[in-house]
Amino acid sequence: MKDKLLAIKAEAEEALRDAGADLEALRIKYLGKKGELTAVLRGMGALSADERPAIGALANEVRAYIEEKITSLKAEREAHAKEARLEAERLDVTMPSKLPPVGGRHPLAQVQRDMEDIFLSMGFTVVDGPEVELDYYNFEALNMPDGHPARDTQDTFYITDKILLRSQTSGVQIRTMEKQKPPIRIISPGRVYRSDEVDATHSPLFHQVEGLVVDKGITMGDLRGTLLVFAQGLFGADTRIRFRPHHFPYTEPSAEVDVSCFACGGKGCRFCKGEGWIEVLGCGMVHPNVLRGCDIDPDVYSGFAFGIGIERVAMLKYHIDDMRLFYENDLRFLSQFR
Ligand code: 2NL
Repeated sequence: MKDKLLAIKAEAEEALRDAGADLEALRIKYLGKKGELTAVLRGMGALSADERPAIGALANEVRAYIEEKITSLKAEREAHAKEARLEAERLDVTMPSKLPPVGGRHPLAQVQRDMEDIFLSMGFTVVDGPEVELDYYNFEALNMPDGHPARDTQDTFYITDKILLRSQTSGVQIRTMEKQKPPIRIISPGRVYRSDEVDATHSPLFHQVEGLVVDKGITMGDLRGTLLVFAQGLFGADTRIRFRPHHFPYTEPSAEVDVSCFACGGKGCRFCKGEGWIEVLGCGMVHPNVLRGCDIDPDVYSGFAFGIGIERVAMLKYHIDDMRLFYENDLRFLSQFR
């Protein structure tokens, strides 16, 4: 009987060495109610009293041995399976994420925003108006009656004799003066049109920000101070400005404004062509005829106005030498401004 038990133990050991063994089937085979070991134990009654304890002990030992072996193999297999599962589900949280493609603001929109922010900080309101405009608001109300020579320098696209694409955003400001009495403090950014051939510095469609202030006692000192704050906000705190006499039909006196070169600080360099100054905008005191046309008494009120091209500032700021780049929607260009 002892030999039988040792044979069962050896056979079980052999069977359990097989990595693919069905552990539950083996448990039933050896330890189950109808198992081989149980059969041996049942036969114990045939043994003599002095044989029984030793065989009983051996039977229990074999049983415990097989039981322990199966339990530990089961645990080992479960641990393996869990490890494999974890390995398969491994997540590297240090991997860079896949970013969805995100757009950015167009450089012209960016510069327009920068300008708006500066004027908003000085208490200006941003106003909008039609791009398809009446001749009256684009020219006549601005002291440029039919046949005025300045109309030629702002040649635009006509829809009819009296309807055109605006050549400046001044019409928005005329409309504001008609509706709203002083104090007025507004800027009007937007698209404007000129009948120009396309080249590196001209486009039939471009963008402008115009500004207008009307109140009692507004002087050229207010104009200068406002534009200085604007120029310093846009080009840096060290920026200086200078006025050169000029002529616009809608302002008197009129001036062109230069900013000290932001590349060399005014010493003169390749950027400012040795000048130390860079022209950026036009301005002046609102012509009395313009105020009168809006039913604002020029003997009581005065005002200043200015106009600045967005393309020109963006080209200076980002060192862009060809205006056409703004309109071609080439991502190799645009993605540099994200
Ligand atoms: C430029 C600069 C300018 C104005 C625009 C303006 C608007 C009203 C009344 C008077 Cl409602 N003036 N705008 C003034 C001066 C310059 O633009 O270089 N224009 C051709």
